[in-house]
Amino acid sequence: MRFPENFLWGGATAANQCEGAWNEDGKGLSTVDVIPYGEDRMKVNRGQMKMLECDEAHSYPAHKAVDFYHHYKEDIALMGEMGFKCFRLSISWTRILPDGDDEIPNQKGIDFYRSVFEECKKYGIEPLVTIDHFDTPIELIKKYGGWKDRRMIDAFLHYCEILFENYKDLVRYWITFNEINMLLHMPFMGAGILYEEGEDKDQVNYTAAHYELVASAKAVKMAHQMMPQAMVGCMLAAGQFYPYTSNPDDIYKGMEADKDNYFFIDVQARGEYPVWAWKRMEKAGVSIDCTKEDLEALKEGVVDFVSFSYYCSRCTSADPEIVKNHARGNAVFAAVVNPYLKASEWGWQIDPLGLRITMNILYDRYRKPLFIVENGFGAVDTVESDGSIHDPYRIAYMREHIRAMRDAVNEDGIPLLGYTCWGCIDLVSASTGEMKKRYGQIYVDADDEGNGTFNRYRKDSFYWYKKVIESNGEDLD
Ligand code: BGP
Repeated sequence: MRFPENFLWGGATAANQCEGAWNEDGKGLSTVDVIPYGEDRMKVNRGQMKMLECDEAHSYPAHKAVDFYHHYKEDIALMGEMGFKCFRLSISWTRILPDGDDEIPNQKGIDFYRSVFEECKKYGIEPLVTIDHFDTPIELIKKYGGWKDRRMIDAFLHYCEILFENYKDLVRYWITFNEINMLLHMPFMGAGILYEEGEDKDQVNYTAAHYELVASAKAVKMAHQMMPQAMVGCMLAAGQFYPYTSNPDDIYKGMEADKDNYFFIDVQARGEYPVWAWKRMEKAGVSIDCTKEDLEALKEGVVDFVSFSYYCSRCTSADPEIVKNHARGNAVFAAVVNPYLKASEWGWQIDPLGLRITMNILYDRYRKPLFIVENGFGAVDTVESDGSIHDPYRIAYMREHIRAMRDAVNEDGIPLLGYTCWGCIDLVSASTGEMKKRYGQIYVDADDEGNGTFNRYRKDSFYWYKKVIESNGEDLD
């Protein structure tokens, strides 16, 4: 009951949720820098409230985050101590290109990530780099309206070329877009989309999705040309939709809800739109700007692996009464509460077997190696007077999920490249902007208002996860 010898155990972060230093060393402004903390956050995330700069009335958690920018050596040393084989992080587009499409990159940004990757190598940690993790440059929104515009493809490829050129000797594993299906749920955070008065949302969303898919495919091809060893993946916010009952109407509803998400990965992993996708667009009265060259590009840019985040399964019903009375789920994915499952304080339902189910479905669907690049438990932690942090709830969550993934590997024969738990170091929550929703094995002393010493502490889960990695997943006690 072990994992393959070269299994990539580790943890995951995103630039905007951990780096801070939002305007230091030449960094430009990005979507995530202007998404505020508090009740307006979701309105901005969803593209319903326009915010293209910061104002006095709001606070912005990403500005300081957990200050990884100035602590990365200490943080990577702690990851090394846990025995990490892999560290997933994202590059901030505007740290490299402050306006998103500058001809010459910002040298300080280039140097920063080089130093981060070199630090990883010291501990034998393989970096896994997300090129775009909820991170559209504000200047490109002002210029093009974000991913609504085809010119974003070239801007993205220019950015990719700079990354590949500068880091090809240090980075082998890449992901093009984080949770690409998030575009439908949080369009501003996912793709820099703001809806204009009277604009058809479906038209905008599918158009932006198409441009991202073409950009992703072209980046995969470029990566393979520039770095023959490279492995490039797509990334899905996963979690199967269960039907609320065995009523075929519920089953059908669940299947359709899943398609919203598979829409993207079907293209990235198979190289073409499924027939139902064209029908869907037609039904929605949408016509996308898709050229013959785009279709070629999609074919030539099929990913090497399918990565995904998994926090919970989802549940849905065709009965409007059920939906009305039981809708809750997490803030991002509206879902019906599954009566068989418990939930975290944030309403994310805990379902380890759902991970095994999701892995089976994804592997059957794509026949590509999988990579679990996010999974974890957001909770409030308490620091004891001696500095210790007891987080048995997080250990229990991880233990059960790792067990389920071990079963999927050993009993179902699913090829899995690795597991990077989300927020191995505490960081700012993407959906709520809170610090108190913590995922880490490493605690950071910072609160929701950005106050604190920013000192790092080891939680109980730190020692537990270290043992798991040491035993290559055998010892989960
Ligand atoms: C995913 C994102 C991450 C991360 C995680 C946890 O959707 O890729 O950026 O934040 O979810 O979500 P949250 O931070 O909202 O708890």
